[in-house]
Amino acid sequence: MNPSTPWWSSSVVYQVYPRSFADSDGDGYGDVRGIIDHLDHIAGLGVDVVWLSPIFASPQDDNGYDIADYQAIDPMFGTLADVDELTEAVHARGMKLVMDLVVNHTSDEHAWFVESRDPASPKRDWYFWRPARDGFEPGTPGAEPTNWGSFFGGSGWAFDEASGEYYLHLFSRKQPDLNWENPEVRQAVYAMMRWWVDRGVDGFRMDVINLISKTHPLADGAVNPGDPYSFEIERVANGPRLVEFLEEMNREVGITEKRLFTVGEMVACDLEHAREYTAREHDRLGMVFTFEHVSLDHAGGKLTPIPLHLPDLKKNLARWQEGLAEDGWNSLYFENHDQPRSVSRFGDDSPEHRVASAKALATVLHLHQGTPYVYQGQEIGMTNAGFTRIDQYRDIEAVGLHRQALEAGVPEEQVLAGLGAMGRDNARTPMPWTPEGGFTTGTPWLPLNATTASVNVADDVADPDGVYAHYRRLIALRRELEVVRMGAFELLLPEDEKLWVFTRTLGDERLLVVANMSSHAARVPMAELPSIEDAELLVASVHPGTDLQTLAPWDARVYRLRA
Ligand code: TEU
Repeated sequence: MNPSTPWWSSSVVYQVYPRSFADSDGDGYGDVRGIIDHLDHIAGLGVDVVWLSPIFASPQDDNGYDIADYQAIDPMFGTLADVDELTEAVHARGMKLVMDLVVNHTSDEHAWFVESRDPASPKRDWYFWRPARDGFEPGTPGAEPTNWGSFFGGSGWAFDEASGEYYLHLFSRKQPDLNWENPEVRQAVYAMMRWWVDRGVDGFRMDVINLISKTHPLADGAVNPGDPYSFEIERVANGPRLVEFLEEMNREVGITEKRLFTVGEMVACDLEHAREYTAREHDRLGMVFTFEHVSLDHAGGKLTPIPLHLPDLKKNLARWQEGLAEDGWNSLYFENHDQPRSVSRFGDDSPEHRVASAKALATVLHLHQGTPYVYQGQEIGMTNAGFTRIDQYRDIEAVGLHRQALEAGVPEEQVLAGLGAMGRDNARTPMPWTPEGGFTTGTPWLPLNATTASVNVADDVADPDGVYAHYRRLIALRRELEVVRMGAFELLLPEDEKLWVFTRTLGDERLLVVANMSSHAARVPMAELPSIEDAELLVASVHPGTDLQTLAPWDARVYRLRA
């Protein structure tokens, strides 16, 4: 493993959620042709890596994160030829293409699982099949092999009448977990990955990859008061063979040797784990997605949001900055297809402050050290969907958690408020290309955001002071200035509840970032900041700016300090 900084340390990634990006054939679902038709929108931002959420053959139980054939494209998205054309078009624009690798589980319609349903099949051990709990009649309540819950609500085990046994599914019952203890499973996955690399793919975003090594034997876990099931994550995450599997995958697929881009999505991944998995002396992963910073505003689950305390967020990111400064590498994200829109969550999505808060959030995130991720729609400051009824939701997690909460006696009003703030469908409303919509000529699978007339690509991109232009500026700055890519990070005023202030230093190059992360003017304690005398103002989210003593709402600035 070469200790030098990896190529992606200067990269910016754009995530496409194909289902909601652009529909080229009027069926109401986005598709690969739609992505090809809008690649210049992505390239225009200055990003150099495009990550595609799954487009593979799938019954779409979890919007494609339930894959029935890893080497076939779901007809709703297009064909393999379309993907080859997309790959070429991405490379022709100097960008790289990263696919979503979903191998903790497959679809229950995948041939592997269909075969494994037969107890005599050599593929039985490709999944976790277990008999009913001792002393229980198979298929009866409580007979599940362990008391584990599914992330989507309900038990993590499904009873199979035909074989009289249960199979494990940490997500939906149509997403059975693969048994990575079986070397045949691992080799089949590596062969599939090599197949995509040979087709020109430049890397993988790995779905819940730290769940592939479970702690054996599979046994009951602790149950939190009020919870119907155990969610003792240590029993399924960061297991004893994870490092071995990551190194074997790296070797077998040639990830380091071919300089492939890799980021592992990891629930229950703390700084120590991240160091272990991304240390450059080892050939494991390039980066991880942690959930720590996106879990600070909800206690005990998504449906119970609590107000974000800005110092918590600032200090969490600062700890990861310092923690991975010497080794490993940070991923930087506020949004993806599982998180609500950051403007509504961490900013202010009112018409008065939406644009400035979107730009302020982008400024503070992109000036941290690490690889930033831009999720489709974030570059124009899209807001939450504003759904108020359960029938508006399409997400299996929303529907599952809603059912489980009502069964537990939680008032529906509270559940809907929680989903309204934290539900995943907030991130999945179709891209509003024009004030009229422009996503499809048909009926969109999910309604476009009610704000489309005022929040859309055409209007924002045309605005030199819009959110898109601001992202272009930040991404260009990362290209231009090594201090943005590699400068040491130092958080200032950590306890300030309105201001987010930090410096980046590389040699005698020093940047100061000062941002008012509130909808009210904020006084800046100048005496506690490095002097900005003769400093050069590189970026500002509010124009014209006031003097720095008092920052306007959501005014975020980057100064290059005089050496
Ligand atoms: O997400 C993993 C995951 O933990 C989230 O789904 C989680 O439940 C929560 O929504 C995040 O706060 C990955 C994919 O990103 C997600 O879309 C899939 O549903 C899931 O795995 C199963 O493949």
